[in-house]
Amino acid sequence: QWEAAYAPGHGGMVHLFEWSHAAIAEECEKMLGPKKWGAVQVSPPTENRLVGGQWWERYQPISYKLENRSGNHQEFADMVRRCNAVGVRTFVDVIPNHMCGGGGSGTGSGGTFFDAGSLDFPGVPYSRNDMNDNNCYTSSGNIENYGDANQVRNCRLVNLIDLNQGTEYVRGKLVDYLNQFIDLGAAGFRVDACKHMWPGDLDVIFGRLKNLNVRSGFKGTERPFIFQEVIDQGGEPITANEYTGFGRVTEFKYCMGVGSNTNSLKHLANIGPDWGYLSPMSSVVFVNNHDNQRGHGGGGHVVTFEESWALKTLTTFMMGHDYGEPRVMSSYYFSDPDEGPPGWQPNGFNGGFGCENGWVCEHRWRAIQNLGMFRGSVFGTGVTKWSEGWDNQIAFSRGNKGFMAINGGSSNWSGSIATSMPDGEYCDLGQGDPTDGGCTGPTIRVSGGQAQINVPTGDSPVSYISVSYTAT
Ligand code: ARE
Ligand code: CA
Repeated sequence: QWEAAYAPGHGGMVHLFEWSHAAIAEECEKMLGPKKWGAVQVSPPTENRLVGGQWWERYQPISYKLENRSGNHQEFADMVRRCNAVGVRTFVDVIPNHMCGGGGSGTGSGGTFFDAGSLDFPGVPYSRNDMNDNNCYTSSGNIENYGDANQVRNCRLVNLIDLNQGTEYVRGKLVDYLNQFIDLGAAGFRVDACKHMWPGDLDVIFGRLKNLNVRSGFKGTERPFIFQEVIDQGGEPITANEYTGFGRVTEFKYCMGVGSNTNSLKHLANIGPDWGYLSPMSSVVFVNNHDNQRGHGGGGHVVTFEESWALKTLTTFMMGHDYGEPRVMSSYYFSDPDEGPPGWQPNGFNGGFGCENGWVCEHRWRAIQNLGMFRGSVFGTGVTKWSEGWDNQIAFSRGNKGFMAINGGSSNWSGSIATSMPDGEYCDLGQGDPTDGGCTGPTIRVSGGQAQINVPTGDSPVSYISVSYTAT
């Protein structure tokens, strides 16, 4: 459950945070598929508590029915089918740790009744006996001390009603919850709040999941890709390593690692286990995520769309380097960290480099949009021929499949750089798009193990080429 079942030639995932199912389906067809991204991570599609429109209300499950502001069951199914048809996988954000916040009653986004005072969720159904309150010994019933693994797992995370994954009944419901997505053609899961569940319980639950669906075009032997959210920045008894036996784990140290080296890119050459991070096979890496871009979930300086230049260089590095499975955050603008998404969906892709009306769409930026193609075409190779310029500039190859140069300096970087790419003339995917046998932008010539580069500063300070995209 560590390998993403990406279509050949596709790579990397994009988190289309708060996009509707219908808008994602269109983005797959117009942008993610043609640009050969590997997968989309979608916001939680299950029925949630309606708190007040904040983005985070979607992390408060009421039932496992597919109905909330992203769309309904049929729209979800349509999205997964249309994305698969163009080689883009769907990874679903799932929340097995808890239900909604304690107290009060009402109806969820799908019209299902719940009573969060008496712990009754008839939509599943779950009731008091399925919860962990009796296994929690803090006076508030909430997690009070991250230094105590027992309370981190058995008490409530910010008063969210905690499920007991140790019981056969709850395990069965959670397996059904996840399998419904596999039946619909999804290829994996971002699993929320895994630090707050016992590794042994997760091992059992993930082990019971179905193989990916043959009717959706999978081979029948592929396992769902599992990546677990565990914030491990050191200093707590629970570590990310406890979770690598049954899936990947989000490597939060990476956000700080790249974020503190925007002005010294050369230090990133050996980012990974040498820095005390998870093994390459165990990690999912990202420059920022939906929590830390707005001050939730973990500390330290992270680079976001607010620092667009640094985000472009770091994202290109992440997608080009061979450490970890990368995820690109696609955001909307906000002034209040609780603020929900704009009341409308992003405009359709027309070849441009962003979105309008409140959506950032980092994944469409000139520097970033072709990184899926690059990643997909260098699969199976490692970093070779690392080199450095004089002004915060780095370049490296991916064996004989690809080459990239990143200009973190203040003027153009041109010259001749060693590469393990074969001779040829290639489309510079950081500056233009491949056309049938050509390129809408500049090309890079490789001959005798040297690439002739001219990487600008400014809007797209990166160049990258792959043997799959030649220009003749
Ligand atoms: C909201 C309100 C709360 C209220 C609660 C219940 O903000 O005031 O008590 O509802 O009514 C998101 C938001 C929360 C929100 C929640 C539910 O961030 O603010 O609560 O949705 O609506 C810890 C966990 C980690 C978690 C982070 C946020 O370990 O798993 O906290 N991240 C995931 C998601 C979040 C989501 C949830 C979990 C809940 O990515 O988006 O919460 O589903 C140290 C520790 C970390 C700890 C961190 C922050 O760094 O090492 O483990 O992360 O501090 O406390
Ligand atoms: Ca728990």
